[in-house]
Amino acid sequence: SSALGAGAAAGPLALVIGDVSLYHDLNGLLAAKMHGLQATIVLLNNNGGGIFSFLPQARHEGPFETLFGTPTGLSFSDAVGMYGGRHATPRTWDEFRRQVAESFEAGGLHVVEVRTSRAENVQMHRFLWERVSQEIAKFLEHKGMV
Ligand SMILES: Cc1ncc(C[n+]2csc(CCOP(=O)(O)OP(=O)(O)O)c2C)c(N)n1
Repeated sequence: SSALGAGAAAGPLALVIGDVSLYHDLNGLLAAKMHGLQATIVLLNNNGGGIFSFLPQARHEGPFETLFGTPTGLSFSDAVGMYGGRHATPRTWDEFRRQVAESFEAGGLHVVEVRTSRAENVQMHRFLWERVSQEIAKFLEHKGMV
């Protein structure tokens, strides 16, 4: 809803949002329908709250999924259609770029849904953090700072 307000005042709008957050304020899309607002929403759908996978309790898989992961398995395409929006699910980055570009040309409400994995996301972040730490350590050593 906040993004739609900002977009109405100073669009064009591109909003990147997670599935839990979009679901939380789904009815805010009524404003887009009733006022014919332009909104390109990139939905990162990892079927739950991915941010919580970075917390220590993520090790306790069963209760973690119930209390923090909260996978809903919702299909957003019907919901987007209910508000008069167009829903797209790109399979490649080329498709993604084309669908986003076309959504701006067409105007109105568009949701471009990208499916991701919470488990892969946390692994990828840990891998990158480790690599960045190694590179910084090498740099500091090279400069004689450690
Ligand atoms: C109004 C509100 N309710 C609950 C929270 C707690 N909260 C923080 S992140 C999060 C889950 C976000 O999930 P999602 O939008 O799918 O993004 P992801 O973490 O997967 O990137 C929740 C429920 C919050 N910040 N604000």
